[in-house]
Amino acid sequence: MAAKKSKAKAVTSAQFQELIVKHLRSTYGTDEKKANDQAWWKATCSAVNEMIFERLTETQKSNAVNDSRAVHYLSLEFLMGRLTINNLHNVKVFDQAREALKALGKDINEICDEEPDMALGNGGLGRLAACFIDSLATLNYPAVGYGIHYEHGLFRQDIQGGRQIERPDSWREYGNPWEICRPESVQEIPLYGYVETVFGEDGQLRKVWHAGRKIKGVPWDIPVVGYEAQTVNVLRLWESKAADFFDWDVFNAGGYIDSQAEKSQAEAVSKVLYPNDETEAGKELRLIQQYFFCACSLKDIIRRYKRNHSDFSNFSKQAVIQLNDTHPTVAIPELMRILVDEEGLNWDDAWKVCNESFAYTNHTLLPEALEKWGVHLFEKVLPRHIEVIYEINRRFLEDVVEKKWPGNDEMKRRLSIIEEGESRMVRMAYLAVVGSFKTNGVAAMHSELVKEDLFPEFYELWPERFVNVTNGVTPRRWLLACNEQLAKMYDKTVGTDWPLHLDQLKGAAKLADNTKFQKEFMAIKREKKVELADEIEKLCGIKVSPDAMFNILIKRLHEYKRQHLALLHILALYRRLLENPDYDMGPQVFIFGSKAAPGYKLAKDIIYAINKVADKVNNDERIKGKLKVVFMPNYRVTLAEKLFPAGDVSLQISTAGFEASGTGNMKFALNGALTIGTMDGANVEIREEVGDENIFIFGKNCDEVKALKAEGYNPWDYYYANPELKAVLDWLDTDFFTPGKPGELSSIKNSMLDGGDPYLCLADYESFTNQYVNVDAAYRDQAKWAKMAIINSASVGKFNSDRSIEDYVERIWKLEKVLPKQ
Ligand code: HBZ
Repeated sequence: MAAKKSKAKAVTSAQFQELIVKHLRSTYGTDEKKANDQAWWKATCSAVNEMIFERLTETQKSNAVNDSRAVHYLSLEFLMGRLTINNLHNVKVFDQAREALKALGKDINEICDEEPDMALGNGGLGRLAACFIDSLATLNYPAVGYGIHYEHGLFRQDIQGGRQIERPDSWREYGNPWEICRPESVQEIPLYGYVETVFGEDGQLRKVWHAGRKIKGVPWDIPVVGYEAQTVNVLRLWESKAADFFDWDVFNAGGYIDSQAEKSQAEAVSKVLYPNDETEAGKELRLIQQYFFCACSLKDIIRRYKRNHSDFSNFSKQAVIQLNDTHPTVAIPELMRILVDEEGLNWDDAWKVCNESFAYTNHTLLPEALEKWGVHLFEKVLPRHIEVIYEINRRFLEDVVEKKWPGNDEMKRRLSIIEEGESRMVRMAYLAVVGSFKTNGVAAMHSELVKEDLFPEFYELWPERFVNVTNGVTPRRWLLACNEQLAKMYDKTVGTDWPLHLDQLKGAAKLADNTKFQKEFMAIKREKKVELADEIEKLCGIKVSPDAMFNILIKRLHEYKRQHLALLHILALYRRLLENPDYDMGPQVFIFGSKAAPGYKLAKDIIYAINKVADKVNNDERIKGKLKVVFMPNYRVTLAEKLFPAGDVSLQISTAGFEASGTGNMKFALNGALTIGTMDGANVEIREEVGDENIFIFGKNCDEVKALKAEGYNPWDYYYANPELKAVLDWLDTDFFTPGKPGELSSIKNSMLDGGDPYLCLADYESFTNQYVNVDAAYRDQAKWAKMAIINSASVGKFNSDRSIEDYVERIWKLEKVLPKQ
């Protein structure tokens, strides 16, 4: 099947070999004898780029000729990971490349290991953006991803003495073969300064923003290769630079130092990705990052629109702009400013254009994650935008809220985009809802909570604006590329079209009872576990048996995700084994991978606790290796690609009502892991797909969580009611895990007792640990387990990001497919 369907020119492995050698010599100035692995990797990329760039040009030509409507996906984060293997698969030359390299005496995996991760995101939100642009290209939809070309992506995590240490990530240090600089599309972005009111030529009052500073936005394009390479779209990332004129004036006046300071300030804007997920720091630089990339992207969109249009009456027919969370919401007042101040539209016409162009995706219900910016900060950095926001708010309160709830000042206070108080704040989520024609949540349950709990009054005003689009993941990266063995087995079982039609895996569910199929399926799982066990030994020096049950919890560290609940369960198992060496349980390994936001003290303490518990458990001969605990450092996309295929049990244990969707849950199920999870986010829909008998649900559901909180939750009740729970919590106060240093793990216990246990770990503990007994029993019946694992893998076709994109197209974007010329 390999090269047959690709729309890139089919090549043989001999031809691919020639291309690699050509690029080694003429692009990288070396040869087969001298080249190091870096050069081999880059030459391989350049070889496949010959095919990719041709398709990129064809795609752009077709879109220009057709003047196609396109989606513009604005996201502060794109967590791309590595691109080489994925691109080789999508162009359908992976096998040729492997053979070519082999013939040249090189191993493709070793060569591709040279590629640094493009870690321009924190977690789920950024990875979702990466899956979505993959699906958009695969489905031949005109789309551009817009983001920031960070010099440093998410920090590298080292573990020293059990603690997280952050180190800078320098993904471009030695150049990046995928990106193309486009100096012809540089933009200039104003900041700071003041607003002047002047009379225009027509006698009308006009606003003029006199910027205090200007910076330059330099676009870097990364090709986004659709599966089978028909369409190659672009991810356009903006790098900040000092605007040229500034430097030279100061420089010529002898101000070399000043000009250098100016330069570093400008370059600081795209220097580093903020490492916080789910909390907002409210920092000036962060607001500037948001404005910088929105302003560059809008200028780019408008420039392209103006090639074929002389006024803005068709703008919203041509362009839809998706806001990935509230981070790009400043694009709304920016477009208003451009239309009113620069293009001379009246407010009502401009507002119509805006309102019909923007749509907003919400990813969180956590109050601390809802962005608010101080009015003072806005006044300083974006003085014209705060005026525009006031005007949007005034009209919204007077025309919409007053009409619906006449004379109700309390309602106006509640819905105002400006939060009154000691320091006045701009509520970005309200601005996003008011300025968009659709607002969506990311899983069925989350979208209900968005309507009921987050924006109930807005939902009353505009029920038709609220929709759901359940998340999905790309099966190309998360099955085809990361689990070649399982992919090949599915090729044999259901045919080779499943990467485009993941529902077709359903055909394999029929074989879930077939012993031969079960054996083959479990043999692949074991192979992936052996590979992971090797990696664990290499990275952590811990030996784990591939015959043990692999329980994996990988995601950002947050109290609501409850890594510490898993830790309580591990402590309980350890204690049971110590009390009774014959305690009936199969061998188990608990594997964690997680980064904590650098300023999130308790999250870092939890990482430390996992490592300290691991030290003790892994070296305690009394428990005879029945329990192992592993914390894998520097969790990132590339490590995830090794972890998802090797999981037996996927832990999705957030407090119900807090995880908007989750996407790791989908990747695990697709690769044949069984979920132990709460009724939260997309777990609810995964359960619907795989059936209640093939998933392990525990804990309080969302309504029960709310009820318990409402009646006054007291974690101490659970502490005193369950002796095992009390014992493991008290254990954390001793120096058992931190010899000579009692109290080092106490913050975790305190958070769950004195701290009020905001995420109900203690309330869910018993249900969790009891359900785990069932998981263990099920695993020990390997035939039963194999059947359940197969059903999981074969039943999650829904959670394919192609389906998510088709939902966005149908419910929000209304795009047409454009097939570029062959
Ligand atoms: O978005 C996640 C949700 O927690 C998860 O449930 C969902 O599946 C996923 C995709 O929809 N949210 C994030 O990953 N959020 C962030 O990474 C984030 C980053 C910067 C912020 C706030 C949140 O300032």
